[in-house]
Amino acid sequence: MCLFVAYNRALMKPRILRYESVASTNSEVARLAVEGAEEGLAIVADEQTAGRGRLQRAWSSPKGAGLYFSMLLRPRIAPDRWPLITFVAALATNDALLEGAGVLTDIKWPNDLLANEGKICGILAEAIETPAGRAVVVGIGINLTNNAFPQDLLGVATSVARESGRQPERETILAALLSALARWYSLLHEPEGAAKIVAAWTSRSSYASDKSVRVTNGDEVLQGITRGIESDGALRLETAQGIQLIRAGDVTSVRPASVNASQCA
Ligand code: BT5
Repeated sequence: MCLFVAYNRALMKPRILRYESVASTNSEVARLAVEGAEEGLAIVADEQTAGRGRLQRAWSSPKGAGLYFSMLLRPRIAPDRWPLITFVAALATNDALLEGAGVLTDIKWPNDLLANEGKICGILAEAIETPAGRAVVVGIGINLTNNAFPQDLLGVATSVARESGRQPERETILAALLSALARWYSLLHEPEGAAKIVAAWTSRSSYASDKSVRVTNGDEVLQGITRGIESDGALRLETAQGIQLIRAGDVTSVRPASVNASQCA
């Protein structure tokens, strides 16, 4: 019990460092973690010059157009539950965008938040080794205005300004994000917490079940229908070959008519 309270406290009073410009808030938090930073250390930057997505993809992060945020976590949960940290971040951001900006978002497995089907937020959780043990840097990028992403992403990306029709208040969204992160992260450490997180995530994601999708992971492409989430966060996909558990990859929605539940090479 005391342990859970202690976790809540570390995140309820996070240490926030603010940067005008940084290569990547995730990389900077990782650097400080290796130097011994404690759980709850967070960085917010006005711009990132080398913002990253998964697989070293670029995350467009121009000055003043987005919320670029990373936090250090030192979870005390079973290793097979660590993928749920991305779920914790998604739930927290889903809360923060609703509470802080009135924007309702859908969660797309594993790490995107969508508004009206456009990507409004990306999450990058990275495990790192530090002298104090294995840790996680969770990075969250939220598009505040349409200037956050290049023109060629206009059809697939969106922003808080576009969705709310108002000028977004970064500090209001950040405050809501910090308190939501503390709540969901604390829950992750409670008995039954993982199951509650998966249930909450499922209830907020149109991708969790009965969605026709294509999953791309390197050269492998699978098509099928989503059939729920495993207790460790894996996506259950029904294909012509049966249920497959997806632990990595990019999911795109496809029209039901074009799905024939087949597996392609
Ligand atoms: C992500 O990767 O969506 C994770 C993005 C995490 C960014 C945060 S910002 C704070 C912290 N510090 C970092 O360096 N990173 C984290 P992924 O699912 O791989 O999606 C990357 C793809 O999203 C790119 O290949 C583009 O197609 C697209 N993209 C890039 N910038 C975007 C933006 N601002 N808005 C929407 N889509 C974008």
